[in-house]
Amino acid sequence: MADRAPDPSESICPYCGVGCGIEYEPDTGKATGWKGPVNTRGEICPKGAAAWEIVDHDDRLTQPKVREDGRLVSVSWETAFERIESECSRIVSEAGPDALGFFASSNCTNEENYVLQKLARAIGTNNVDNCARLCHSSTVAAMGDRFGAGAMTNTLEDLREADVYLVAGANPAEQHPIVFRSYLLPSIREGTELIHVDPRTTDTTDAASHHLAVRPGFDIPLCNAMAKVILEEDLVDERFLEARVERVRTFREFLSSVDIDENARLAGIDPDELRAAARTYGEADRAAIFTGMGMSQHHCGTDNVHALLNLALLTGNVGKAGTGVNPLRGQNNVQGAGDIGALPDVLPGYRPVTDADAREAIADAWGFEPPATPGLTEVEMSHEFGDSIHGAVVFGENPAVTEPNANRIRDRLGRLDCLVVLELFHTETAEYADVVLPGSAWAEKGGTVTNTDRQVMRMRPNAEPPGDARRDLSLLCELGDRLTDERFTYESPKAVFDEIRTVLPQYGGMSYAGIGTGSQRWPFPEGASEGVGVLHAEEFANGRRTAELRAVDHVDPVDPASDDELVLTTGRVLQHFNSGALTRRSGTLTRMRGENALQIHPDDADDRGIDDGDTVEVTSDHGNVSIVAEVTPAIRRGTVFATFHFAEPLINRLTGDTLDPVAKIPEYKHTAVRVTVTS
Ligand SMILES: Nc1nc2c(c(=O)[nH]1)N[C@H]1C(S)=C(S)[C@@H](COP(=O)(O)OP(=O)(O)OC[C@H]3O[C@@H](n4cnc5c(=O)[nH]c(N)nc54)[C@H](O)[C@@H]3O)O[C@H]1N2
Ligand SMILES: Nc1nc2c(c(=O)[nH]1)N[C@H]1C(S)=C(S)[C@@H](COP(=O)(O)OP(=O)(O)OC[C@H]3O[C@@H](n4cnc5c(=O)[nH]c(N)nc54)[C@H](O)[C@@H]3O)O[C@H]1N2
Ligand code: SF4
Ligand SMILES: [Mo]
Repeated sequence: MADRAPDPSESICPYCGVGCGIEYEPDTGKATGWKGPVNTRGEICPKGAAAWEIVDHDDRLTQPKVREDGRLVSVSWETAFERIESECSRIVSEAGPDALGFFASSNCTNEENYVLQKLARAIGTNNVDNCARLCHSSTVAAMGDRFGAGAMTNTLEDLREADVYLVAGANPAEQHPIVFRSYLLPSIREGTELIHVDPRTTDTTDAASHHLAVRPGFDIPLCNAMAKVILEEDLVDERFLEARVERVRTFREFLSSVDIDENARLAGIDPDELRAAARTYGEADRAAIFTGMGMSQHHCGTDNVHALLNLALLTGNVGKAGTGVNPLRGQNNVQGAGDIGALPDVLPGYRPVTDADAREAIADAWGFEPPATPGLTEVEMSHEFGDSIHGAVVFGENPAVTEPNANRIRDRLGRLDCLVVLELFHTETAEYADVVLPGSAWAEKGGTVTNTDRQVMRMRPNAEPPGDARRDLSLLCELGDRLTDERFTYESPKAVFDEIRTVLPQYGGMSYAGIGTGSQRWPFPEGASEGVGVLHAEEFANGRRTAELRAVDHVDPVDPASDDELVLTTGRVLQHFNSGALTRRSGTLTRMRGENALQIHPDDADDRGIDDGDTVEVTSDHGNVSIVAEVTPAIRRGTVFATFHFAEPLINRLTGDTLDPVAKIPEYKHTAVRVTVTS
């Protein structure tokens, strides 16, 4: 892209972590793709092509609102800010700064999130998190622990070189469409084999040569059995083990107790199919793992990823092109929201808040020291609403739809003394707000976002926010100025980025000019000429030459299904995005069959007298919903699937409170339910 003249309207898609270049054309009101660093031919998916609709939508919030006598009424900015100031200062003086909680936004820029986490810490709390907690916190925990960095080990570009893709618990054909179509599929057409581990047959499975339709929650026995096949059939990379891996003997001992047939049975897979897939992965010269929510969103999410990491280490598939372990990140800036420190336990650059040197270093830049006690994670904060947390600021998230056990979450949202919501639309969460601040959509803001393969790219405004709505960054800076003793007077997003560079060593060598209409990839320390593509090549990101193999035991689901119950797992479809706040309002995204239905296997449907199109009642220990049944062999027997994109039926009324003990990620992928026909 270096030879292109910078064009001020080039921005980045507001949806997924692929980070395609799109631009808004005010004259026509449409959005088109430009030749971005990822979508190098300007190609975009249906959501990107429909992203213009949210910019000039009739439902956009155009005025600040505050709650008076139970109703939200439009007010001036001054009145809205005064309400926030008086409520927050009352809460802090009565109950201390930890009585406030801040939800950052992985749909928003690095600069905006940086300001939000800094203002929380200036008030004196580390209660700040973003919804990376709900996607890949378990992956980040496992990979951070073993490899020293939680991000994609490789780049989309070099992953074209793989001979085998092992895609576990992800559906890139629908969730990362341009990665799938422009990177994976062309390689697959040229002979790269795809192993797909997913209880459902999806568009991704259509390109696979092996499909392991695992029982939800049983990926650990599957991975352990694959590891055993690799060992038994001499497919381990002895030279790599010798040079780069520790605890090899202990791991071999652990595998000696693994029974391949027994594990395959537990995972619900034919042992021969499992063996064949393990061979394909193990024999490849270069094999790359992609992982997603099917692995990460479990009570054992961190262990699931540990079990995957073992496969990569055993076969020497780390530190070179076309290999590695690659978590496909969620929103357009979920990677960056973590990098810049919108997390309760770490400061910008993943330095622990408990590390006195890290606090001191950042105090030099900030002029104040952040608190030393880790804050609460997102769901932990929600569970404290009305108890230890009295006030919350929710920036660009819709937890009333997306957090698990929605009945409990909604009850908790209602118990806050003061809920401030920064939004584009009047969402289900805004229903509970005491103050609603109208912010800016993607085409109305400047700043940077960091995509799934660590590329930092620039967004540029090409429209003004509607009515009295304001740019998110200016809004957050004013909040900082009003709620703290610090100064949040930044002239522009660039001024914030220049500060980020000084406190975040991974971004130290970057600049707005250097990024231009291309990208810069972290790690890019100050003084370097460019960022690093393939991580862990000579040493791991933690500076160590070696990583360890780790024995991982299967743990049964916390909520096992009894004989008359089924296991509900949840996820996504191509045309909708997360809580649906944006995509449900689209007039151009075509409705898909099954987008708002319960997938159920024909045999399970038969047992219950359910026909395709019937309305069924789904009940868990936490709640119940009515939903239309889609009878299909695309889902394995004993399992049902629904998306969580709709407020009606609200699928998260069914999911429960269990969190992974390490990463605190919710169990979204395994809930025991009863399904009965109602019509
Ligand atoms: N179209 C679209 N794209 C999106 C999003 C969206 O909402 N819509 N959201 C973005 C975000 S925030 C994220 S985090 C990513 C998520 O992207 P993905 O990780 O692809 O998302 P999911 O559909 O939640 O889950 C992936 C697959 O896991 C499978 N699965 C369920 N349970 C299990 C299990 O126990 N084991 C295994 N191995 N697989 C299982 C499901 O059947 C599903 O096909 O997508 C991003 N991109
Ligand atoms: N059952 C089940 N539940 C799940 C999951 C699952 O797989 N199954 N997945 C989980 C995952 S991985 C995730 S990431 C979460 C997602 O959960 P959320 O982040 O709550 O979902 P979104 O719909 O992305 O919410 C983004 C909100 O920000 C607003 N917004 C968008 N852009 C901007 C902007 O530029 N400025 C401002 N001010 N606001 C903006 C939108 O209007 C929208 O309301 O859902 C989680 N919930
Ligand atoms: S693949 Fe993702 S980033 Fe690209 S256009 Fe589609 S939703 Fe946007
Ligand atoms: Mo996500």
